[in-house]
Amino acid sequence: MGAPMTSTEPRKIILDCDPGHDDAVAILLAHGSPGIELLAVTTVVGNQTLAKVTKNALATGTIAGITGVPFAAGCARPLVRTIENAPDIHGESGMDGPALPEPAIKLDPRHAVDLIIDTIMAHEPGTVTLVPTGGLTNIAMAARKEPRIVERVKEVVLMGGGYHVGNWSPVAEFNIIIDPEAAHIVFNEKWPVVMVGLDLTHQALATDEVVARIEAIGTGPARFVRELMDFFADAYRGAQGFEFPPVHDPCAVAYVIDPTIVTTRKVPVDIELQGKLTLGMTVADFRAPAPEGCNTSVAVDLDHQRFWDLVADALVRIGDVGVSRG
Ligand code: PIR
Ligand code: CA
Repeated sequence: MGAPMTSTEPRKIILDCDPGHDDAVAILLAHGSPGIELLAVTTVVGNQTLAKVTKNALATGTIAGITGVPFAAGCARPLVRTIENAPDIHGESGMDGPALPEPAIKLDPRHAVDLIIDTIMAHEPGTVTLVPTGGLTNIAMAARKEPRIVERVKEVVLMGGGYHVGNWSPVAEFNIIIDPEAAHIVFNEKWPVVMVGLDLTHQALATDEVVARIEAIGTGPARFVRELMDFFADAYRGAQGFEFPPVHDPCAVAYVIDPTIVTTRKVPVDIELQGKLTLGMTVADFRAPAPEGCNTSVAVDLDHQRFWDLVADALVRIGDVGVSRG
């Protein structure tokens, strides 16, 4: 007999993102965590144009020292609507603040939608988790192009939405409202969906204490995160009146690493596509026990300490990659 199993298998994920300051932290957390096996990084238009967020993803992967993981670019516009980017929060580059290195990673020639499908179909059913941290265009397209992925995926753990709060309108969150039709597809397919929304991510504040702790790690990637947080903090103070910035996207990765860090509730959620004031709202029904077959749950409470422990631990493990950022 072999050695007894002391830890569970790492969870296989595809990270579909639009870096984005907090998307970059999500990439670092996924790469540096022993609980995660990063199968692919895919990009989608959102915080900035597809070209910009893809460049940012490759630069972040380079800073993190990621090798052997395919990176692919996906959809350059939403399914139905014209894109609205978020330069007020993320700047003209989509990731303003830190200097970025020349990418050492070459973009995979496949379209992200095909890479997502290929990756899911190449693995055992029930083993791949999708972690979207941008608009849901690529994920919706993949579900339509290859419907068999829906029952093969273990779950979709997405950053987006909010049951009590919006950030792009009074009731809608950015990742959902930029492509509400795509969100509608994703929430209404039969796969399990965990909505890590603003209710949860507004608890993931990068306080002075958190930033000092990251700074003290003293490595290149940790300095990169510190610089990202500095820009993000200023943007959030100005545009949204926050004392400290909420670091949304790594919360979805943290849930996959250790679901006990995030309390969830199983409730039906649907996406508003008609409302004049409520377009893109994630309407969650908290009234009764969830009906049989309910596939959606929402994140409610974050263990702030253990969340930032995971991020710090990932940065310590990544260590000093020694990439020069000029
Ligand atoms: C953050 C984002 C967009 C707009 C604002 N105001 C703040 C991005 C983040 O990358 C995150 O994925 C999500 N969209 C939060 O709404
Ligand atoms: Ca994002």
